[in-house]
Amino acid sequence: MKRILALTGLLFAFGAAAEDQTLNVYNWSEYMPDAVLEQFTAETGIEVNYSTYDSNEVMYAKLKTLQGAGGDAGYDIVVPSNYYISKMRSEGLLLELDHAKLSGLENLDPKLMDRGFDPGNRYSLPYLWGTTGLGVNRMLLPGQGIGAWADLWNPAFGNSVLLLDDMREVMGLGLIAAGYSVNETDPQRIREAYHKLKALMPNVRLFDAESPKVKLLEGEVRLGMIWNGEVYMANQEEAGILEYIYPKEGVMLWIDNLAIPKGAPHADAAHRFIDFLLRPEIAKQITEEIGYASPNLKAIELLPLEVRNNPTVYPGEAQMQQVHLQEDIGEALQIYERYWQQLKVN
Ligand code: SPD
Repeated sequence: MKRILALTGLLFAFGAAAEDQTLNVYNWSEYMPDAVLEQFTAETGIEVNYSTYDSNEVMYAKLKTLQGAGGDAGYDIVVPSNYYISKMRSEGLLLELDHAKLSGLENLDPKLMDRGFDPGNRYSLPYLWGTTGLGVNRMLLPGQGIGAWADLWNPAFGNSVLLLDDMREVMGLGLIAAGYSVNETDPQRIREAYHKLKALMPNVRLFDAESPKVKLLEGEVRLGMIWNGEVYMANQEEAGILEYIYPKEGVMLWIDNLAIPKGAPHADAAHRFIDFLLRPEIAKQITEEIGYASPNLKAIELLPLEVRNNPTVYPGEAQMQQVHLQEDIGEALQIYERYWQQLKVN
């Protein structure tokens, strides 16, 4: 009997250990350097299965399907934007974080903590934040004065504009152009935004959110809306081709957050991973490589001055005066979705 118990114990220990040796990360594309994942595996022995998405909507739909199927959540780490954290949290899709397993929380910028989308950071911690502004290929448009979202409608840019393949970004653009909030919920105003966007379509060559910088660098498009880190990364490869511009109507701003889905198969490993990402030197490495802003104040201190003071990465005070923070719009999401589908089929 004793031997059977010992054997069961051994099998259990082996099972638990094996379970903790894997981590399934589902993150935005181009959002984490390979070296960071390799270092995590080298230090912990935990193998990372890494897959990517290019919109909150795709990530959410996948998770909903997996969780609805009754099995486990499939993923251990997801990185929703602030407005999806509140949605997923209220729908019970996220696991409460065990703060006792995480160190370095005090290094996170208080301005990005304890926000309305997750009071007390019970379900999420900020990973990176950034802006959506204008990207211009300066080889194709040298000296062209571009400083406003409204410039995208210029008839001179027929069939040469890039839009992000991201509903909130594009609907936000339409709403700004119509003079409304990017979080507008009034159906009539959303409809006006849609019509603004429809009028832009003759200039739109393509939608892309996987690697929009490539489309700009290759000259498939000449300008468009883009995430700040994309331009930073392009300039790391070859400086001076792409320019990131803060449009005068204001950039859109978002905060992407680390979270563990409810039913995550490896919740312990997920906590170890978040703990690892909270290390200032790791957070610094991420921002230095991909050019999105770290919320880790200790990491910012470690950044070379040319990164810390790079306005593409960290907007200046004047630029921060005019930002449009994307927020949860509740039921209005369905109205956005309807117009978004219509826009893309036309
Ligand atoms: N390739 C990484 C892009 C990160 C975008 N973050 C959030 C966008 C919110 N609409």
